[in-house]
Amino acid sequence: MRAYQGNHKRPAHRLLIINMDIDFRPHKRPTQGRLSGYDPVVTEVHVGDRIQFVNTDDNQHTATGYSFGGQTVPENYRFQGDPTVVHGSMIDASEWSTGNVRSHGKSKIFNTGPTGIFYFACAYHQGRGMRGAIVVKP
Ligand SMILES: [Cu+2]
Repeated sequence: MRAYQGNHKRPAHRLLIINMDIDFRPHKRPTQGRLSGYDPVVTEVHVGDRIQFVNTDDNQHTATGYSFGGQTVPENYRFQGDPTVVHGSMIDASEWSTGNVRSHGKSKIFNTGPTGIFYFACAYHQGRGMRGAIVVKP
């Protein structure tokens, strides 16, 4: 950890990795709902940080944003577009998606902009609880 020197300078924007694996255990997140299948399952970032998903599993997965702005993960969300196709480049309250990320593959790199809690899920396994959150702070 770099110590602040009192000049209010932030460390440079970071690239954060979120691993994908259906076997990652559910985490207790009483304020956000039941989330699992990603590690970290809740990722806190600052505006301008970037995010990449890495599939450490033997199965194909996606991370696809929910078009949703609430505080707790919605149950029974239905994707409006095709989550298996890569689209979007910003983590926000829209249906950005990694598209299919093959076993041991990596997604494109996403940017963060608006602050808030942004939920996402796997196109194939959201019914099994494969859902996560990205919390973007100023
Ligand atoms: Cu999956």
